[in-house]
Amino acid sequence: MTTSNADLRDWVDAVAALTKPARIHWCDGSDAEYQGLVAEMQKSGDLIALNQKTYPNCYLHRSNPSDVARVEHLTFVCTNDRDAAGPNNNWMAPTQAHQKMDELFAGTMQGRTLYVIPYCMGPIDSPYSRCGVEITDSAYVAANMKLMTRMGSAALARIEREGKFVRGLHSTGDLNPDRRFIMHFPEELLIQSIGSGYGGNALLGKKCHALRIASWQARQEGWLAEHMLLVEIENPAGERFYIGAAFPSACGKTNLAMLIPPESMAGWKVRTLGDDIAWLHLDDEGQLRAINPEAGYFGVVPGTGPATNRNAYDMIRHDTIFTNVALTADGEPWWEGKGDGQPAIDWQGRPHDAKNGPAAHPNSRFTVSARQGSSYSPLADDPRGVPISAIVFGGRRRELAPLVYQAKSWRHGVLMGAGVASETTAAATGTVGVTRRDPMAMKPFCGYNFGDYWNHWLSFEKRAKKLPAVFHVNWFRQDDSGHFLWPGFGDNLRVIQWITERCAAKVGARETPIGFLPHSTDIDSRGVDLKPGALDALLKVDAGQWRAEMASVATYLQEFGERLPAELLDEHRRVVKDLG
Ligand code: OXD
Ligand code: MN
Repeated sequence: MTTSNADLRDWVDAVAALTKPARIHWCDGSDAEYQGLVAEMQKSGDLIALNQKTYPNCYLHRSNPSDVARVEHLTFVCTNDRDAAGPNNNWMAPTQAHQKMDELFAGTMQGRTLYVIPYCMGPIDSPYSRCGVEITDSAYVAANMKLMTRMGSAALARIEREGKFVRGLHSTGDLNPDRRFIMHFPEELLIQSIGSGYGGNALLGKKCHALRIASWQARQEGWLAEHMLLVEIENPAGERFYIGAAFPSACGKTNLAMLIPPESMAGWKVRTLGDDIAWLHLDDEGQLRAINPEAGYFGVVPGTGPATNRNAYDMIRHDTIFTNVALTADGEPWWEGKGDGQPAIDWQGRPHDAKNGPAAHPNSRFTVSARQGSSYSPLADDPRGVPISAIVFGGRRRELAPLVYQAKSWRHGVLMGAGVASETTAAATGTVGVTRRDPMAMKPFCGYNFGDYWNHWLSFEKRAKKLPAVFHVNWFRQDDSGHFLWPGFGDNLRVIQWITERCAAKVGARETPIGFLPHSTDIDSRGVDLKPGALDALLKVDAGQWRAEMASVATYLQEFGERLPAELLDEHRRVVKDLG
């Protein structure tokens, strides 16, 4: 196979000349091709077949123990002007980065297969979708891209029609962290990644394309590429709401996207459109519409159990690639929070010994086609996307942030998003549990200066006819003895219910300096196991703590200097003044 697109042909030739693969394989995206990749990886030991009776077509991949998460300190945005990347990114001059990467890529595919993977982020026939081509020497990446994106012949046909595509070059290299780099050249619509086989660093359609490069493209073209789940909520009256929610990595986006209503909320329905990324465009009527550019999930496995996320638990019973989970004695995958079975072999292939830490890596993952989920919404394939009613920000905050509050305006919502902070998790290399600012949950993913990004968000106020209401939630608030105040999971629908009622102007609210909060009687907590006074504690706004928070937000925003939009500062001043 080859292509009529000369740019693509020339690029593949140039990469092959540099990296010297033994053979080239153009992916067509067929099921037969996927089975071939799986068979090849079983032979090479890159995949281990799991118990095929209880987990049909499921496989385990063990990554190198030094290569288990995104590496933010090795991720760069290489723009000609350093300020374009901003203090929120690591920057390297494009000429220097190209030189470094050319040296690293030289001869790196010797003896290996070079896979050419054409893919489309979003429904093939949507005007909101964008295409890319990933070149990789990893069969694991090719198989994962088949599950995660619309990959193969149909994507190539669109590329041949349109001409434009994002180029992504990846090689696992020698997996030495000293020779590991994830480089983005937004001005060239180019990604280069070497030295890691881990999903977020290697499946270039996901974080690298659909967030870092797409956010840059989106600013130029007038749309938004966001780290958001996308979910449809239907109330008992049959009214439907579409919500985009941005939470930092491993804060429960997959769980919320696949939520199962509690028994006491008969008639409510939740359908999943996406669990990680949303692209938001204004349509001809000035309404914000969203698509999920992905077609599969790369979800965190630990904690996925029948009580926490039954949908995901059932979804990953077949046709799933597991990465870095443990094994039971009879070859089933095992992870902390699974709820049954016992680990025999840990994620590194050693006999399990609790002294070595968790049996499954805390950032172990499942890769699965989204269509396999029982809550899958067919609207995920609708080229028009869905009209967004609400945008929800959230973070993992032990204290301070109430269970839910609503921004007073779009501008206030942008400030709310800019101030998102969360305790770090295992999704990225580094210390876990430290609170850091993660604006719009995009700190690791915005491909340009946050100052310009907030300006771009603010610009929607003038361009849109009707903007979604903006909210902030915090499922993770704790009491003084460190116990979670809110049960979370399915019960989060009670908070979502309030959000939908606010969107439909059906319920009032308590106005505070930080936004509108529910009266505690407006959250339906019948049948919820809450300690006495918990709801009041969850909805408390402590003015002293908030004054300190706003001071810390100001210090953070000042890092962006002249690029910080004046409207954001004005809004900040307003909140501070109201706090007294
Ligand atoms: C992810 C992440 O893998 O955000 O989705 O780290
Ligand atoms: Mn994510």
